[in-house]
Formats: sequence, structure tokens, C-alpha cells
Amino acid sequence: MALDAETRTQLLDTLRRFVTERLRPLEAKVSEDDRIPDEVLEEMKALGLFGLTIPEEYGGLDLSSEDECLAIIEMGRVSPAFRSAFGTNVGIGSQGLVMFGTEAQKQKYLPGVASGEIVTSFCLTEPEAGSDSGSVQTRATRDGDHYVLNGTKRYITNAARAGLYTVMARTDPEKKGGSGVSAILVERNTPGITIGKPEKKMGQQGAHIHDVIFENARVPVENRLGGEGEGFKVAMQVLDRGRLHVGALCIGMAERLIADSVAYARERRQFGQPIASFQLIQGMIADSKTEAMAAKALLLDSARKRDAGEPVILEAAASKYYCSEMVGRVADRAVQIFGGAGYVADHGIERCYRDVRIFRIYEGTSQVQQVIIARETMKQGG
Ligand code: COS
Repeated sequence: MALDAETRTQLLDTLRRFVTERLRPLEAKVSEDDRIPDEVLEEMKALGLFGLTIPEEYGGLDLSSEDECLAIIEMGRVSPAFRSAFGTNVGIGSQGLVMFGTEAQKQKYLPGVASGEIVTSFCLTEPEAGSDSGSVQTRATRDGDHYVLNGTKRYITNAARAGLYTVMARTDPEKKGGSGVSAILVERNTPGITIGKPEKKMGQQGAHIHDVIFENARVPVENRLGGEGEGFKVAMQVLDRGRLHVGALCIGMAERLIADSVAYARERRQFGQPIASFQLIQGMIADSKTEAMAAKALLLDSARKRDAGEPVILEAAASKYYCSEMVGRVADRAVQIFGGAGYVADHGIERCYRDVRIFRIYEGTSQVQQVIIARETMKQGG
């Protein structure tokens, strides 16, 4: 649902204040400790962040894609680890349930998801199924009115905190590719689930990814989302919305890095004047600003199309591709403008540079987005 102009402004102002006054001062420590303090998570719950996209009747804010993007742009102005804490509930961890869940499934889980009491994770990737996500090997074998799950999911965000997983598992071993895959809701307390140790990552300390291992985990058949064999399409449609969400995160981070670069260039003096007065510095600022504006226009246009009920396979892929590549370039220029100060840890620029690297990889690499964009363009004839 689209917010009215006043409510939207209020929400965005609240988020900007929360980010600027509460989260920005904490980001270096969160990175150092690799942990977000519990009280900050509680504040995020109180602000309704876990339920941004959950329908109102289950306690969420039911934001449209456009409003979700605007909200996530605000959240992108601080370490993305904070967004990650609630991001799965807003995006890929909940949207399968929101889009394809039965009324009974929604009533059972969505109020807890919206409040943040239940954290959700999206379990698609496996050791041997990354970009080729239709080739998942995790098995869900039918046994009466249960599925028995066996297999390993990899790099699963929030796996250790999650109470509910959306697991893509092969229900039909005869069928190769996505058509033999089903999406199944699995509760964390199901016997037969082990969580691996948190991976050591390049960036986004404070956000954690783990393996999730299923060994004879029995799950009721009624927990399936959509029909048997429809899981790959569920995952792809969830990712369409998720890719817009990631695009928004990239734009928030780019806008923050541009603001930080401008502030630094004004204050830093060389050759007797602020470096902001040098045209080669201005050129980098101009390139970053232009690209961030173009990215935002593409993203919001794509989100509005989705809100109008149009298919956005091409638009979501193009947004994710352009926004994530854009923020990589912006972060690189920010390091360059800061010079030595950008390379050392003090200003947090090198941390942002590391943090944004994953945006070109997760929820589909840039190369996967290129494949989707080219396919859709050829389907449409240009
Ligand atoms: N919405 C609805 N249906 C979709 C869809 C979408 N966005 N994308 C694909 N489908 C459908 C196709 O229409 C096709 O249906 P039919 O079999 O009825 O024709 C089916 O799903 C299979 O699609 P496709 O042929 O495109 O599958 P591929 O195996 O070629 O895979 C890519 C396509 C590579 C695009 C897909 O596997 C992908 O997105 N990989 C990256 C996964 C990813 O993002 N991983 C990150 C994990 S989450 S952090």
C-alpha cells in the first residue's frame, strides 16, 4: 500500500534521525565487535522496521515497493549490517510467505515476523548451487503428511537468529532444474537442523551468514508455499522484490559516501586551498553524483512499475545490476578523494568500500543480472 505524502515524510524523517543520531555513532564499534547490541535490535523492533513490508492485518506497515525503496535508501546511509538485522524479515525471508502463503500460514507466522519476534531466513544457495539456483540438491522426501529434509544450505543471512526458514528443496528428484523444487517453511526448532559457525567475511561485520544443515528434519506438508514444484518460481519472484531492495541499499550508501566525500574535500587543504576547489576532485564528485541520481531514477521507476502490478523481471535485474556496480565505483572514488585517510580505518571509508563489495554478488551476481536483462530484452525484441 502506498503511504500518503505526510506519513511517508514522517517515516523517512524518523529513519533519517535514527540512522544519523543513533546508528552512525555506533557503526565502528559494531564492526569491531562484530555484533549489534541487543538494545539497538529492540529499538528497531519498536520502530516497526521488521514489519515494513508485512501486510497491515498482520501488524506490519505494508509498504509499497516504492516506499520500501525510499525507506531502505535511508537505512543505506549507515553500515549495511544494521539493515541486514531486519532485512530478511522485510525482503527475501518473508516475501515468499506474503506472496504465496495460505491464510493459515500467514496468521501463524506473519504477526511474529512483523514485530521482529520471529526472524526469517531465505535458504536457496547451496555449496553446489549458487548462480545455478535451479540445481539445488537439498531433498524434501515425502513421507505421509510430512517432508523429510536432507541437505546443506550455504551463506544464509541471519540463520542463527532465525525462527523460520523458507527452504527451497527438491521434491521431485526425477526432474532436473527448477521444476522439481518446492518452497517449504521450516521452523528453527524442528529436530534435525544444525547451524554452522558464522563465516568470516570481507565486510558487513555485525551481520552473519551460516550454513544450515538439515538431517532428516520432518516438516508438515502443509508448510509448503505454493504448489509442489513451484518453489523455483516462488524464489525468483521473491528475488525480484529483493533485488529492488538491494538496489535501494546501494543508493543510500552511495549518497552517504558522496556526502562524506564532499565534506572531506571542503575541509582538507592542499596546495593552500581546499581540495574541493580542484577540478579533478570535482570530476569524481560529479561522476558519483550523476550515477547515483541515474540509479535512483531507474530504481524508483522500476518499483513504481511493480506497484502497478507490472512484471519487473527485467527492471529488477537492471536496477540491481546498475545500482550495485554504481556504488562500487562511488566507494572507490570516495577512497581516492580521502586519499591516505580513505585507506586507513579512521573515517570508515575503507569499511564502506569493503561493505559494498557483496552487493555485486548476493541476490544474484552482476553476471546473472546481465543474463536476465539480455534474455528479457531479446524476448521483448529490444
Ligand atoms: N518470475 C517468475 N518466473 C520466473 C522468474 C521470475 N522472476 N524467473 C524465472 N522464472 C521462471 C521461468 O519463466 C521458467 O518458467 P518455465 O519453466 O515455466 O518456462 C522457470 O522459472 C525457469 O527459469 P529459467 O529458465 O530462467 O531458469 P534458469 O535455470 O535458466 O535460471 C537464473 C535463471 C540464472 C536467472 C536464476 O537461476 C537466478 O536468478 N540465479 C541466481 C540466484 C540468486 O540470486 N542467488 C542468490 C541467492 S539469494 S541471496
